[in-house]
Amino acid sequence: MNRPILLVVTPFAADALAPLVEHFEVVALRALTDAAVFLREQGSRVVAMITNGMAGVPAACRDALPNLAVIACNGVGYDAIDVPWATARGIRVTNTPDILSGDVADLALMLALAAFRRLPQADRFVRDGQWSGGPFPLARRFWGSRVGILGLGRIGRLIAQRAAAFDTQVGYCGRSRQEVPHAYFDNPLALAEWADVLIVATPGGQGTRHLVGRDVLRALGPDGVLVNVARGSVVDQSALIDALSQGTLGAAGLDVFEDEPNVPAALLASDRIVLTPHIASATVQTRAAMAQLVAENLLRHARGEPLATPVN
Ligand code: 8YV
Repeated sequence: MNRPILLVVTPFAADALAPLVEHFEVVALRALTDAAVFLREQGSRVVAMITNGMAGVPAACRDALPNLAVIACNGVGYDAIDVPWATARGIRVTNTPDILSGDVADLALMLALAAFRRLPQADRFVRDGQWSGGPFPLARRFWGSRVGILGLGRIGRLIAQRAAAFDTQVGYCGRSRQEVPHAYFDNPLALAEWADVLIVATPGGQGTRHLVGRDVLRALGPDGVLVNVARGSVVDQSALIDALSQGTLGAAGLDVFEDEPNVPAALLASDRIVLTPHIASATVQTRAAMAQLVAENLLRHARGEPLATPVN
């Protein structure tokens, strides 16, 4: 008898798929020569899907997989997955919380430090042979600064720990006050008015879309720094471009963008930004742990066991 199909939508570690082969026939959506034909002819055999928080369930798949029962998101953020839609159809959704938080927090601090101390610019200065013409211009001090964390969830709390170790003052804004020794602000504008650097660590999706807009960027001020390791959608990217080009915001460190992998020319051209290509969780160890957790959830589902990290 044909095994049910596990449809793999986004790139996924082949070795983590090995234990799943006993239960599923694995089909990579990107490897299909004609996805429409596959969905028409084999769609009813698809019971499981691996995707991520940006790709979600591709539009062509939404009504083509009547027996889809589980969606395993290879990431903590699942903003592109329509969870109410899935729940209404009895489709379980899982994600990969916690195991990536340390890496994301590391990158947040790295971007903040790099933006304050102008690390990429200093690196280019040496490489381009400019040092012989005089010293690199002075940068701004990170330690002693006020670090505002937008979203004090699992990742935000680790960012707070790391920031405190750099002798900074930590403040945060979230849905509610928490039992933590940091200053609480009940809205992003108040946090930005207080902070020297605002680190965005909220979930993505409609609920946080453009939470960081013109007013928040203006409040950070000409020496202020914005760091985003969450989702590009949380920051109004055009407002950010304007703020950087007009000098009303000092600098930015960005790992995420509104339309990845497209980064607007105005951001590429700016000398005030440190850019990384959505790599916050991209270490060998963390990506292996994420892939294993995705596989574990799917195995548990196949065996009728409780899911390890359910979303719904
Ligand atoms: C990954 C992420 O880049 O966890 C998330 O929400 O955005 C990142 O860890 C992504 O999920 C890769 O699949």
